[in-house]
Amino acid sequence: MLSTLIGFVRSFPLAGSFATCTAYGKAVAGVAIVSAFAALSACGGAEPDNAVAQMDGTSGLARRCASEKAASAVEVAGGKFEMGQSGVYAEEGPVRMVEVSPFWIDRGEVTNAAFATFVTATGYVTVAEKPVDPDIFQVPAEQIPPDMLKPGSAVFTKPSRASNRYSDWWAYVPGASWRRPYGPTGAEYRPNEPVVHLAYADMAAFAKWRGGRIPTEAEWEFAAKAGQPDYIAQPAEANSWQGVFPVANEKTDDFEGLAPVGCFAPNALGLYDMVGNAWEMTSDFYAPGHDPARPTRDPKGPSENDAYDPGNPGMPSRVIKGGSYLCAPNYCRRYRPAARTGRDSGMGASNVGFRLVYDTAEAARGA
Ligand SMILES: [Ca+2]
Ligand SMILES: [Ca+2]
Repeated sequence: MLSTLIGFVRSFPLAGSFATCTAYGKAVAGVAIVSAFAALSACGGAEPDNAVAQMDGTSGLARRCASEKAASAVEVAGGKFEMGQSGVYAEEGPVRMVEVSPFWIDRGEVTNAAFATFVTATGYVTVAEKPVDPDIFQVPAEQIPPDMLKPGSAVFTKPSRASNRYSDWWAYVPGASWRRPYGPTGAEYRPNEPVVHLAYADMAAFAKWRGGRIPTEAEWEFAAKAGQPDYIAQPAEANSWQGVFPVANEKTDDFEGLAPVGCFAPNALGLYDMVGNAWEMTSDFYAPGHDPARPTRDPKGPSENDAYDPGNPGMPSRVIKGGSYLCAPNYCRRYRPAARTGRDSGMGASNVGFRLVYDTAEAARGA
């Protein structure tokens, strides 16, 4: 959580060429804390428009959602594929031939209902539900805005005017967590939507309890591509953002924010929402680009020491995949299987979820 919270406290730079769907700007030392806090205060606790876009799954929606089917897992035969994509964003290249071993993968993103079952069974408390250690800010205590020490998470709120500043649409919202995705005054979680606001440790704890694991980037991308050719255009069968981000969401895909899992056509392997809806966490550490010198059989990305994220310097980010409901053509064309970006794994956000992979059929069935 360290670098992300520092980023929130210290303010955010202009997006510039760092086009991304992620929550976080670069942490810039020396920017007055008070100005950033003023920006956060203006947004804190507000329920965004997207909180009222979906009420309870399929009711009132033009789409029929296969949320129950999305709760199962499918076997993925291993094989070789071209990992990465050329001609879009540099961090997706160079394209290289990679081979992955067989595995099983969830058809859908992990839902709030599934995570609630885990919490009920174990009493687990997520990172976003715990107070923040003031030592991580590395500044005198009096310079830390009190709200930044409260339990909370990063929430997207659509700004009222066009802006290039992350701080105009992302805020650290005390009280936001998987239980209250929009903050304490917002709606409660909806069972069939992807669980969000989880740190990597929270996801790993769920995976251990469930008998699965977080996929590697190669496994995730192999399953997402499903043998189909690469594309660049914004897909119709994915929950992304139609219109001009961040101010005009035309929601021609029926959803302004998160959708219940399984509302869009599955890919060739029967997997839902690999692209769009929530970004999905992988176990790989992030570097901007694929290293052609690394092993190509079941690759696992760089070591923690070799991880480097220009958007989160000084801290090891993990790779997240597939884009989210915030990906728009004018801002972030990451609604593709090869799309990737780095994410501070110490803190969640309202657009990042995950799904599990399994090494045996028994584990995949939940046996
Ligand atoms: Ca949408
Ligand atoms: Ca997704």
